[in-house]
Amino acid sequence: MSDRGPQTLAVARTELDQLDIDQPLVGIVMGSKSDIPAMEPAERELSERGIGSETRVMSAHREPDAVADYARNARLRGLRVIIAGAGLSAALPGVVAAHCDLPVIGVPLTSRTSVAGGLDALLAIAQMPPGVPVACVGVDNARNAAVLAARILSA
Ligand code: RP5
Repeated sequence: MSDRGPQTLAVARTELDQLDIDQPLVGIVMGSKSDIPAMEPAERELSERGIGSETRVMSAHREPDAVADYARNARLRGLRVIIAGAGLSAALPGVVAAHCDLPVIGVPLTSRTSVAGGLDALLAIAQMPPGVPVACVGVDNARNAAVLAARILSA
């Protein structure tokens, strides 16, 4: 039995509710600043649905420690789904999935030196080893990643 009075509990509950107002539920990460235009539709779609998100640029190859830290802390920070976009040898979604147990939705992106119109990134994201799943939307289809994230959140 709690030794806190009803008023104290009510105040605590109100403070908690206020904390939750701006809490991002979806983390949107991408491997390069050059990915921002392709990933913007994800943030827009979530915003139109009233779902809070945060956006970060971090590369699995260029900043592996930052990616690992972000993924390891994601659940603790209140995130429920992570959308990860990357082009070329697109390791970012898989590395995020390796370091956390949240659902990860990968967005294969085209970039200046993509092979076969983004097939390189599509395969890198979809062909994850058993036990480390990454959901994969179509090439450059960040909006679908947001729609899927919304469905996961409401499941
Ligand atoms: C990937 O390499 C990024 O996700 C981007 O799609 C691609 C090219 O990156 P930049 O050379 O434009 O930084 O890591």
